[in-house]
Amino acid sequence: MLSTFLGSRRSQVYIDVYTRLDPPESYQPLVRTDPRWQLSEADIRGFWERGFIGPLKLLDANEMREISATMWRLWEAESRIYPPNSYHYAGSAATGSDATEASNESYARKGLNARDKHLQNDELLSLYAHPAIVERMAQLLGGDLLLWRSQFFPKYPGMGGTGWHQATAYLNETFRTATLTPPNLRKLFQLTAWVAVTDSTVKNGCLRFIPGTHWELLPMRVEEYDPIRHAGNKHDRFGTKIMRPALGGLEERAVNLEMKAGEFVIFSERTMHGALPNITTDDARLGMSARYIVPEVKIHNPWVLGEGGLSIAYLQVQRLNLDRWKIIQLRGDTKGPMAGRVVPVPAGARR
Ligand SMILES: O=C(O)CCC(=O)C(=O)O
Repeated sequence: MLSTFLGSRRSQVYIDVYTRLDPPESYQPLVRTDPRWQLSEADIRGFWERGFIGPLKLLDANEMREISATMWRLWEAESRIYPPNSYHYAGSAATGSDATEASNESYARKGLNARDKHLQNDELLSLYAHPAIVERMAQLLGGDLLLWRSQFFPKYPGMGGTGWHQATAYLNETFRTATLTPPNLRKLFQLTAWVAVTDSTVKNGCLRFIPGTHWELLPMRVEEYDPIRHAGNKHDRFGTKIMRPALGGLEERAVNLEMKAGEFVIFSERTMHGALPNITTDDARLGMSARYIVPEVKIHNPWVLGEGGLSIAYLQVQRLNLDRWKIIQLRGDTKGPMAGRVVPVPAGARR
């Protein structure tokens, strides 16, 4: 049962299910594939040592630049999967000095708007379903693969960084029960691909990783976000919370991962990761993530998928209706607990 957490050490808490990761039985790729996408044993060993692999190439920079305007528009467009009438915002309405773009309400609206747009746009889905990503994922996770979530991560000039964090089963989403229930938490069951729509640099907010931190989850210091007290801290905010992991000296090992438009990185969300602030005045960065999973994982529970809807604690969102949410079958077999929600990649989204 994954419903207990916040095993506290004074002010430090686990914001996700505490677990350690077992090393793999071998560093051989789990499937053989087209030579264009084939990883070597050394690549796979490197992934397991660091917790990420990349940058790898998805598209030529010019090809990505041609579709980047579509991606920016898609991020800004209202979600057809989670429109405003599909949930209840449970925070207080933003007023006075809080009635800004930084308000919790606007944060919640943008958070939902960033999610799962691959279910309303085939061009976006075709990037996530591209063999350059899927065939690499299959060698690390196995031949049967599902896509269950995606998210846009824009960083406009002047925006703060993304604070250091780790995840396993997304317990922090509801703060009650984990979103993901794998048969064995100690085995790798999910990976993320983060795709650079624009170049991402140390100036405009590239991703950062602390290599080798994927083996164990660290506790975090958690405080309620206060627009006055935390005005100077644009880094560590996750919705209504300010969260900082207990890093000790680990930050010294951090690496900045610059990427060209069209490149991507595959990483385990268990790896401590975040992003630098955008300190430019005119260079907006856009990244987008997709979460790939093995079909044995249960996602949500029947109450959440039915009348209960999804409550997202850190966004103060309640009863988000998931009727339009689908899981995309990218590779292999659909067998597994979520088979009823799984749909194939539509013809228009195949490359
Ligand atoms: O792009 C970012 O700023 C953060 C991305 C991230 O945390 C993720 O994809 O899990």
